[in-house]
Amino acid sequence: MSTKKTAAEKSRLAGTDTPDRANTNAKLDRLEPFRSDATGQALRTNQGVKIADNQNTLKAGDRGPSLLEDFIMREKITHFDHERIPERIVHARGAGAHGFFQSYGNHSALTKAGFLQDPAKKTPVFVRFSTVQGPRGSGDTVRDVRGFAVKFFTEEGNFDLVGNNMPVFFIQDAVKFPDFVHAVKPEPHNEIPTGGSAHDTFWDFVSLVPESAHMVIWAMSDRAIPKSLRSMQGFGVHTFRLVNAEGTSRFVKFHWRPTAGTCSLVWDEAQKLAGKDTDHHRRDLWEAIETEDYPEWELGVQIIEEQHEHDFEFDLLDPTKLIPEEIVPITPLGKMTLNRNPDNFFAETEQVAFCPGHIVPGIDFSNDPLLQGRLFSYTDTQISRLGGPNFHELPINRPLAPFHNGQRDAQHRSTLDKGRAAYEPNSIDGGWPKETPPAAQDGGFESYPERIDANKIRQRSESFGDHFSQARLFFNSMSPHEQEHIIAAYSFELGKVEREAIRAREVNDILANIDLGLARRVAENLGLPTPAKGTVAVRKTSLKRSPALSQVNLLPDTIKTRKVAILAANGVDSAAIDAMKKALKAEGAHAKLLGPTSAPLKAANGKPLAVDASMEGMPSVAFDAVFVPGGAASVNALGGDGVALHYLLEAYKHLKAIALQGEAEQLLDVLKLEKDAGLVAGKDVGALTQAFFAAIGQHRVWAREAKAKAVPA
Ligand code: HDD
Repeated sequence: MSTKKTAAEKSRLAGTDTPDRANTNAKLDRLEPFRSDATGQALRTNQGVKIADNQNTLKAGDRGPSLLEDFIMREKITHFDHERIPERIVHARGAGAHGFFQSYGNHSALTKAGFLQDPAKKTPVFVRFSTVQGPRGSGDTVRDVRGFAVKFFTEEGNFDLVGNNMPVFFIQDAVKFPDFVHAVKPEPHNEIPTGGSAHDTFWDFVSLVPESAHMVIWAMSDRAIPKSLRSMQGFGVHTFRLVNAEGTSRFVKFHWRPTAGTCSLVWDEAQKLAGKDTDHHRRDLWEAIETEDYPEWELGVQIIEEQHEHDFEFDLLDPTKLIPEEIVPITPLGKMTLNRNPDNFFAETEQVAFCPGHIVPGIDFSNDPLLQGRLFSYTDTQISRLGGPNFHELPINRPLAPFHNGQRDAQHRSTLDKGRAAYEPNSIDGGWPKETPPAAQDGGFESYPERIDANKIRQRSESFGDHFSQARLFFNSMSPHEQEHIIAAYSFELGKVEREAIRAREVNDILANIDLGLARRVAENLGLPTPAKGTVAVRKTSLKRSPALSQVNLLPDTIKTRKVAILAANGVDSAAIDAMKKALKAEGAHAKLLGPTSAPLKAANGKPLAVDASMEGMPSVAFDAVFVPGGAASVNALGGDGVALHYLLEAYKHLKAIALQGEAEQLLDVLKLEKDAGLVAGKDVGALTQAFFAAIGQHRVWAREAKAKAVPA
């Protein structure tokens, strides 16, 4: 058995260590008979007939025509012809993983949801991360919102928390969702661009719809180019309710915080990755799980007592608003760990069907009009995407809790209901299945009995009317380099907009109302007249900055799981490589040795040295940092190798930590670079690691950014 298989096998086992799923493969197979393993099995048709020849169609003679009676060929080709299902309307590109959720304690004062009561209980989860705009085959690192959908397989039924990596949304009412999506999707005449929002229809729509201003500035920030799926925050976006056994309801906002910290790519890197490693995010997630660097997120809630619903400067029901953490801090509830990769992408990641309407007793909705519309949309879309109303029977969607009801038949029904009475009440089947009255635990679902006394109208509440204060709060909360990135992103995207009237409208009607400085810088970059003032009066708000919104404040205190490229050629000092690898391993970071080609190197001591890949095979954009060990011959070779020099310049330009050891310090002259907080050089590996690791821990050398602009990589 190979080492890789052992790791995969181990993580698979770890993922089943729950009261619900078994902790051995044998038990898993018993609970999940649909997981098919063909090892040692005969090749058969779908009717169970063993196949003798899978190479040749049945023909009249070896050079003659094929025969229609060849049921084996026809079955195979027919099935193949229907292999594709429609991709998701939005969020088509995604990656998924299994794991579990564990509560930190007993949260029964807050909710009667069973999975939040007992720290000993591990609730299985399946998570799917996604981009929004692009089709199934589009790039992972495009500028876009990321979906963050979690299915909790609780004992009381499935709870789906279908969120994003940003805490707000583009629109306030679900009826505008088709308009918004049609605008952001590629232009209808030529289906360009794939995966991005830098085009006329998107900016036409958002410049006409000021409620989108807050979410658009998030989408123009570094949050829209996350470093990895495991370095993203997640948000439930809407206000939900948690209800306890006494029937007390509180409003909550759900938050996922990655223990690995929240950080992003830089724009040039994101663009290059989209070509050099289209699968960058899904590969990173997959490999992290295979190497047992299990990604983790803390689930927390901001809690608002019912009587404080109207205490805010915005409406809790407005999904274009967040509650600053400085006003309502996050109460941690538990932790999610992803520790098992899917066995089959299609059966699990592609067929998983989320719906914000999948909730369990102890959780309830608010009247957010965006959420209310979503409650309808998801089930509706599954019906056409997954071919009928029985998608809940697909293995990945099946709740662990049993399900019995009077629903019958329809396409792809796989349950064989034994009873005679598919209706309720009945006497023929003894009245079964029966309702369960609500109870403190294990009761039937009961909606929170909110009192409603209102006119039936199509109208938006005036309390939804402030579209710019929180966009401004977000901009003001950014560090200077984050602000620069936002200005650059608006300038880049609007620069791709062909119609000048749209560019001008976004600058004058939206950006000038968020922040005049921002609007002026973007106007300047677009060659537009500088706006003199906004079109809407600035509202007075109590909070000017929310530090919790800046990623500068969300870094982890560790270099665990970070990836370092070691560049070497023949004659390298292998002792320096060993010392660096050892130091990285001690910190839980990973190293890959890269040579000019994939062929083994000859170290200075004459010994052969296997490399992990060539420098072209694993480009600098796939790493967090670069180390160049000494060894005169190796450094000489690298100094004359355009690929190696470009590698280092690119890492420098992307503000990554670089350590040059021994003779490698000479490369500073070749590259015409000066040392800085993250570009370190020295003889002793041990001494180098201190500054090198500190710089990796800071994620990027932001102080270098202005200088790095001049580097032509
Ligand atoms: Fe949505 C998919 C998140 C508004 C309609 N949405 C989808 C997915 C995520 C979100 C993460 C992918 C789930 C997966 O991985 O399979 N959507 C959101 C968030 C929203 C939001 C956080 C606002 C706060 N969505 C929204 C509205 C509507 C939809 C207002 C319709 C009225 N969303 C859909 C959909 C999708 C979907 C068309 C496509 C595939 C699917 O549902 O299963 O129904």
